[in-house]
Amino acid sequence: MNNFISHGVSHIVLAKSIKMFLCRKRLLLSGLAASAFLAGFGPIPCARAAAEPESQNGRIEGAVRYVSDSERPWKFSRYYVKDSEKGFLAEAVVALENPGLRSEPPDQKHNATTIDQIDFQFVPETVAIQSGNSVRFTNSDESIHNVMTTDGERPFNVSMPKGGEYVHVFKDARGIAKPVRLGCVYHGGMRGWVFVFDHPWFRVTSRDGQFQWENIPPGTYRLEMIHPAGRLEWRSEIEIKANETIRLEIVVSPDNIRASKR
Ligand SMILES: [Cu+2]
Repeated sequence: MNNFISHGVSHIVLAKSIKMFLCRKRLLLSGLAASAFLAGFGPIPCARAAAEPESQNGRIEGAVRYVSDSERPWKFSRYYVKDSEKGFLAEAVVALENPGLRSEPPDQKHNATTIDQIDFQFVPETVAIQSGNSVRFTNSDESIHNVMTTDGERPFNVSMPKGGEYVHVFKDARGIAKPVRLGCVYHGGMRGWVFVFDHPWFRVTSRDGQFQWENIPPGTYRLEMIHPAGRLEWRSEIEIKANETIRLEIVVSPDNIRASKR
């Protein structure tokens, strides 16, 4: 697989000095009884920062791009690459993998993922959640649908009449390598994927191909990208250092197309 990564383009030390400047400004202003002025800026946690050690974690600002090759056309390009010049790739799943990331409790704030059935498609086709969280399936079509999977220890097969709803809790974290594949028994062309992680370091790119993570513990990780609908795969090692931002582009091409289905 021909992978190339442009991380290391810029490592940015977080602007501690700006934070310190804001703290000093706040102290000065409160001395002038001007705290009401600062209210509009939101909280600046100076006192807490002084009492607790600052976070030593890093961040990633990333993008996924597809570089086309006219000799080897990728038939899914028109669905997932909105701007062919820039090539930003939508609906790509990116995730960090490292044994130290496991056993994070599910984030209940993000427990509101819905997959609708519209025009004989799952919308969105690809979602990613933390284990223990649920997906709400709905049907906005006039036609009857179904939502089923044979994957994993908890397969399901549910009829979805017009206006129907089914909520399923995904308990088994299978990571980026083994998404739960969805289908509809009535319409063989309908397909979808639910990626289930036991940590919060995953994203599905939107149409601009961008993703980012904050607060990543320093360490060496495997960074993986999978585009299940388009059968693209990419992986690399990445090192996260304290207080640094890594900006990277994951660049894929027809070399990254996987021969078999996910
Ligand atoms: Cu259907």
